[in-house]
Amino acid sequence: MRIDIVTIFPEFFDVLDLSLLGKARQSGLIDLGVHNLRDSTHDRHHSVDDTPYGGGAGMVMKAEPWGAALDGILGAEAPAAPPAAPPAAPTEGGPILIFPSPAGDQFTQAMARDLSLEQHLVFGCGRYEGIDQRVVDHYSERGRVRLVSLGDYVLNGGEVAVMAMIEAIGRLIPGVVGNPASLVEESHEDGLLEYPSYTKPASWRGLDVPPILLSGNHGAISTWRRQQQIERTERVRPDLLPRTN
Ligand code: JCE
Repeated sequence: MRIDIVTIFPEFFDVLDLSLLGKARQSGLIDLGVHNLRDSTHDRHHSVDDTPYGGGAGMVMKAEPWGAALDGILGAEAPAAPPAAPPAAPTEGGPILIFPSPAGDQFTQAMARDLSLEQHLVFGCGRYEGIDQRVVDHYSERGRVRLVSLGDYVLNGGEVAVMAMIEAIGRLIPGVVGNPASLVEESHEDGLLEYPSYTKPASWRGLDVPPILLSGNHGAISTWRRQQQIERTERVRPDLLPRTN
C-alpha cells in the first residue's frame, strides 16, 4: 500500500520508522511519503494560513499550498478529458484522500478494514481552524474524498488522528502483523471486548490467576473466555451488543 501524508509537521511522523510499521516499510509492504506543506508555498514567507473571510477567531489554511501539494501527489487535473473511455467502477476509483476532521465520519475498525484493502491513501493534516472548504470541494469533484473523525473530542490538528488511523489500517495489511490469528481474536474484530489475560506468576500480591486457566481443559477455557468477553462488554460497552428488545 502507498500512503502519502501532507503536514506542516513532517517530523511528527518520524515514529513510523519504529516497531511493526517500520518493519512493514523496510519490507516494502507499506510505502510511505511524508510531505511538508510549506514546500508547496511560493511566497517569501512560506505562508500556509490566513485570516478567515467573514471574520472570527484564528486562522484558516490557504487553498493554494494544498492544491499544489495534492496535485503533486495525485497528478494535476486532466485538462478536459475527451469523452472516450467509460468511467471506472466507483469502488475502484484511484486514491482516497482523507482529511481528519471533528466533522467527519467516525473512524471504526470496519473503516480501518475497508481502507486496508486500498492501494493508495493520501492523508491531509489540517491545523489552525481547519482548511479552506474549497480544497475538499475541489478534490471531491476529482475523486474519492473522506472526512474522518477519530472521536468526539477536539485535537489541535490532524496529525495525531492520522497516526492512529495509519496504525489501525497498517496492521490489517497482510504480512504486517506476524500472526494473523492475533488479529481475529482481538477487540472489535468479533464485536466484543477482549477477555482478561494473565501470565506468570500464578499468584501475585495475593491475586491468583483464575484456576480454570491452569486446568489444561481447552474447551472449558474457551467457554470461560467467551463468557468473560460477553460480561465485560455488557458492563462497559453495552452499545456494542446486538439489541435484545
Ligand atoms: C483539527 C480545530 C475544529 C476548530 C485541523 C482537529 C479530529 N477527531 C478529531 N478531533 N479533532 C480533529 C481535528 C482534525 C484536523 C484539524 N483542527 C482543530 N478543529 C474546530 C479547530 C484543525
